[in-house]
Amino acid sequence: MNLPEFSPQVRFLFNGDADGIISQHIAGLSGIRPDARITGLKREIALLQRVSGDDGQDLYVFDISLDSNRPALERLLENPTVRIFWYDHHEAGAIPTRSNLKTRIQNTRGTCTALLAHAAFPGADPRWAAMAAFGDNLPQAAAALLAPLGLGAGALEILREAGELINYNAHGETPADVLFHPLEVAERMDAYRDPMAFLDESGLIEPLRRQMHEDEERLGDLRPERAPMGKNGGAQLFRLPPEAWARRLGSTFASRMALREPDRAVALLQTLHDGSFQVSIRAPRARKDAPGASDLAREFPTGGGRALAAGINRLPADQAEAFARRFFDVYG
Ligand SMILES: [Mn+2]
Repeated sequence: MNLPEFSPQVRFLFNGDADGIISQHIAGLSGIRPDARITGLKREIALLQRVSGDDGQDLYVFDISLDSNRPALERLLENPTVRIFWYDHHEAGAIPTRSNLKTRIQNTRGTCTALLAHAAFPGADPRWAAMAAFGDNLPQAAAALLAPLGLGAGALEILREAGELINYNAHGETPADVLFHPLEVAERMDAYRDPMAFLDESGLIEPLRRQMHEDEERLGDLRPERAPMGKNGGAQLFRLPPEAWARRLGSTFASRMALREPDRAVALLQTLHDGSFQVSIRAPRARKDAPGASDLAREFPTGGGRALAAGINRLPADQAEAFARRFFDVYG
């Protein structure tokens, strides 16, 4: 019997932050065209469960944790006509060995998914991946990638700000919190090979800059709720009010604090609508022997991430104290 020949349906699945969006864009620039894109806000990472098990699909997955998608992944891999290509830098756990799964997963400290994509899909302007690295709070990686271009400080700052803004745009509890749905950001980016033309013409940057500035004014000079001196002086814990501006800005604030005080760990708790907490964790970057942020996050259900930056998506209110104690034990 001859099976009909058909070309596979191509789907891009990716995190809604700058790293995820730009990674799939880099793949697109290499000539792979998606029939559909599946993404969401920063913490919406269970994306594989949104894919049917239909025959003849190529799934390209960027910047979401394999571990957080394991049951859906195993279901999809049962179908040999579904091929899955996975690019990521989050802690993955055991990677299934199946002939229809190809992975490029590397969770070393200084890398991000767009850098892996840039190496795997040649032809993209390196300023794309640099923007993503800035968004993931990896300025050294971005600078290293850009060094051969000999860009001035002004051009670097444009890319840094854009990465931070696109990353910031992904943060909220619901789409009502954010200015642009990440899918819309990806779709607007699709037309551009030149990152500078995208920044000038997409209509995304100026509104995001204005909104972030307003959010920063509301944040003011946020002081830590707990920042012990002495024995536990290596860590500080912040809490933000349950408001949309705080849900947008919290992660960016934690990342900036981690760069500003590289010897101290940061934890930031935000109250969600159901009373539980969303937690952002940043490891002390200058303390190379400090445990990874994802190791601490993974002690709690719904926790995960990478060595420098991790989070707990839903920490029950009655576990907040237990978390704080572990946080200061590990990093204080
Ligand atoms: Mn990333």
